[in-house]
Amino acid sequence: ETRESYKQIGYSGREFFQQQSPLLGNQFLEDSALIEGLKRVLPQEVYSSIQPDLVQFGDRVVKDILELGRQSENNPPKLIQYDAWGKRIDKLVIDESWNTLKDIGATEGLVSIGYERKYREYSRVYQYIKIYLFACSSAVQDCPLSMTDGGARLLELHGSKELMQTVYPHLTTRDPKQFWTTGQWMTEKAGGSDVANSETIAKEITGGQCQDNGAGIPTHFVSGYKYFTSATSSQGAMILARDTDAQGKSTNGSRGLSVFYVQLRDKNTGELNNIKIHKLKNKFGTKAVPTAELELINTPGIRVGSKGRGVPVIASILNITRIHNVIHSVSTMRRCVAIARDFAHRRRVFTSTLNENLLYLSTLAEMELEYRAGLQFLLDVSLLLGKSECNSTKETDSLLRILTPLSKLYTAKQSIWVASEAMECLGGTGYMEDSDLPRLFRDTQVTSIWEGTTNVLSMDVWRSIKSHNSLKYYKDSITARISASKSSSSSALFETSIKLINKALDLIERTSRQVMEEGDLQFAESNARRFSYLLSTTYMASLLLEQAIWSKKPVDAQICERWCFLKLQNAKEDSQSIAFINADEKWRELDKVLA
Ligand code: UCC
Ligand code: FAD
Repeated sequence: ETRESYKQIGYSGREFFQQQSPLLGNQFLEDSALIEGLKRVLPQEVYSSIQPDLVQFGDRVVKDILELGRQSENNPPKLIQYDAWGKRIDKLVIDESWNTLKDIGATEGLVSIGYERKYREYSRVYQYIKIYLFACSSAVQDCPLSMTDGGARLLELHGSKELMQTVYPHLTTRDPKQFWTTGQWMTEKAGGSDVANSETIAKEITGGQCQDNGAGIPTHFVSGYKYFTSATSSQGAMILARDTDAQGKSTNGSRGLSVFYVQLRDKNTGELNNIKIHKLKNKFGTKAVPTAELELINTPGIRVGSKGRGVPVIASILNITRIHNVIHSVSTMRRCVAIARDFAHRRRVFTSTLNENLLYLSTLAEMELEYRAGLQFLLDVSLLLGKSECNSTKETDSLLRILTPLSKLYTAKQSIWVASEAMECLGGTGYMEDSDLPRLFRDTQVTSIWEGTTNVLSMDVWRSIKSHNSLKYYKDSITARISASKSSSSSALFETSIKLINKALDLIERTSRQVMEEGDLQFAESNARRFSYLLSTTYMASLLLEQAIWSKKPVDAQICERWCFLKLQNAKEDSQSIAFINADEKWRELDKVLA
């Protein structure tokens, strides 16, 4: 009938234009920068051994895992606080897809690979690249997995023999029926960055008041209000609380805090162990992750690590979860670029498809550049973590100490920019919920807030320089890469990059001297963020240089040079690096390669 009426007015509905949607292929096989990067950092036998698993997983993350992730997003957690009879029950209703994603996390070894250590110091690279493939399809299931990874590391470093027997095996198993996740509860209303304000208290248990609750005999009753608790569906949590003596006295500040392991639910009834979930947070993103405000009321806990050493003990989680933050940020950049690049081949504007348009290609190339530099940072930090765990030296530990906050703070900001640009790359459709771009954007926006904000981490960089002399190792590693480039057969290709890296190193030297030798703390604080950006971009330049030396491909040398132009050319005390790139022929060729 409609057709008939169309005919009468001489119009055929069949001529409507249908835009092809962008498609995602195997997320490992399509990622040439990743494959090349892995080949550089891994011994050949390790790469060959893990490659088939990465190929199968790269396929899964755009099939069943992506579907499960979408289902979780569309069915966010709910909290039922009271039953029909007015009894407080605080029941979390979690979609089955979210639990299935957790099971997949176990069977795919997303935590266990790091602890089986089958590939020794290279195990972390393998584990983290699997999570990198998983992150953007998983409805941020990588959040509870990251805290579980951190929890396992904390137990390895500080856990009692008993906790190593009761809890650790659950965190590091591949058996989904045995697998537990753990949260990390630090933030209170009075302080997230500054945990010294924590009001949660811990009272020692005396005289056998408490039974073994599955993790061992509790040592303390913990009471307080935690303002942000992600992954409230987890089995356990590592909590910061203030020790009190029999008279209720405690030590102020962060030196009065200790870490306690808490089992959330009763092992027999499944009911919460003296915990009230007051509300689920109404969040901008990470919608599938149950993040709550909750209250502990004499909740049985077990102290982990020494009394009053809560911050350094829980830092062993932070230093893992911050790297997971890098994974999520880099994964977001890669996924956004993959979608935008595929779309470029399918969308016509004016006279050509977008992949033939120089301006579009240039936009895409700069996004790709951010991604590639971020990827190198991720590979480097993962490898260093593995080395530090398997064969700790002053050099690896100090370098890792400074690179962890640097890589977290910088890649978080990069990913927010890339996700925003990717939305624009898809035009109006990119702004639509079902294009996936808004979800990717929202989920990555939090990466610069949780696990330490950009400012707080910038101050942590100064802390690491002071406590670990980490700037020395930072500079040594960059100068080693510069030396290697000089003996490379294609050294001429790196001249401009090296000039710019050396200029940046000069500025880093002058800035640190003003702080460390002249004690200018005001200067340190007000410039902390700029200084951290400069340290990050300079380090990433040296990693791109290393990749280019290894690959011997002129295009990799150009990528490095373009990064240096963009990020280091204007390195001076009073401004951020805003470089104007002359879009000459060289860059145009590079645009095409990168896009
Ligand atoms: O946000 C959270 C979870 C989100 C969900 C999971 C996301 C997963 C990632 C993404 C995957 C999708 S959990 C909450 C996160 N909260 C934070 O990150 C807190 C941010 N604030 C800070 O980092 C502050 O700098 C504090 C809390 C560390 C400052 O504490 P203090 O006590 O005031 O600092 P001090 O006095 O400088 O440090 C106390 C001790 C020192 O050691 P000692 O006593 O031996 O001199 C420090 O060297 O702690 C040591 N320390 C560290 N050690 C401090 N930070 C570190 C560190 N990062 N590593 C090693
Ligand atoms: P504040 O510390 O009050 O910071 C406010 C502002 O002040 C920020 O811009 C900050 O950069 C700035 N600032 C603070 N200190 C300094 C300084 N010294 N110099 C310069 N600027 C400074 N926490 C948990 O413990 N467990 C969780 O599971 C958890 N999950 C979360 C999930 C989500 C989705 C979100 C958004 C947060 C979660 N958090 C969790 C809390 C998170 O870690 C904190 O929000 C974060 O650490 C910042 O703390 P705050 O909110 O108290 O902000």
